[in-house]
Amino acid sequence: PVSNQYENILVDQPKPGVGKITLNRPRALNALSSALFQELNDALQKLDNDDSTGAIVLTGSEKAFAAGADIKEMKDLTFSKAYNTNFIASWSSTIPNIRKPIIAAVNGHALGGGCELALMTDIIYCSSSATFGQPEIKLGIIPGAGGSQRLIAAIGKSRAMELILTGKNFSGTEAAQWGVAARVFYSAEECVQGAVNTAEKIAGMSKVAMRAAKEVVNKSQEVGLRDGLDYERKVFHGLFGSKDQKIGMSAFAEKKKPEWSNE
Ligand code: CO8
Repeated sequence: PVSNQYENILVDQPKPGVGKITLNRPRALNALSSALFQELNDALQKLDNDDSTGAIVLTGSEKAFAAGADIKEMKDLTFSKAYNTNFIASWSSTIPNIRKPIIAAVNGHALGGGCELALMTDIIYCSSSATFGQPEIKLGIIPGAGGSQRLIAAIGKSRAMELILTGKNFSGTEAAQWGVAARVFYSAEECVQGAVNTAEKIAGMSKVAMRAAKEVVNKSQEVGLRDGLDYERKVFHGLFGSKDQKIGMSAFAEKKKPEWSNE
């Protein structure tokens, strides 16, 4: 397990196989600062490399998942500084390379970069009172970490265009209806618990099959259908070279619970 050595996040293991990261900057509603993102990316990479972790839950507080990038940190940023330092590129390049599933449990505000952070994860759970949105236009900017790309894939162009051009929020209930969130819960506590339970279930699968499943699903977001189907079939064929395919299918035939080798 990963130790808790951070100032802006908390890391714990609520159940065997489940790594949980809680964004913890309560005074700024978990606004995403450079320091917070460095810690988040470091913890994610450590959990990704930790053999005792099978899946990761990412959450915030009941009040805020994250109220966006830190506006006070960005206020005086200039174009040349943003361009020369490739501002936020390093924030958003780590998560897509994490190979273990990440489930976001979203309660409270998930605005701007907070909404984009949730969209970078693999599965979103939320409470009905969560507020999602891309309010950047109200600050004179636009979404900068996938809000104009990943949100379209989730809810379609017309709805996304309306949200991005007006900056209006959408609720957790709407997020579930529109397919942004996989499940909606009544309370924040149930939402986090639901995410932990799903992470525990995923952590009980073969890690080889789990990694392959995440990889092929994500490929579908990047390539056309024909290439995606070819890729899926190649990875599917490859799994017949794994020990866990033999273990899983023999266990089924013998009516036993599989004991995965993760090989
Ligand atoms: N940045 C910095 N501080 C913030 C932020 C933020 N995004 N959001 C809230 N805070 C601070 C407030 O300034 C306040 O601090 P203080 O007590 O020192 O005044 C404290 O948190 C509490 O906030 P409020 O008093 O405003 O709380 P309310 O409950 O009244 O309102 C809201 C909550 C509606 C969430 C409100 O705080 C708000 O509108 N926040 C800003 C939301 C926003 O515009 N977010 C988008 C930011 S731009 C962005 O994210 C660009 C994306 C870049 C990519 C990121 C990579 C993943």
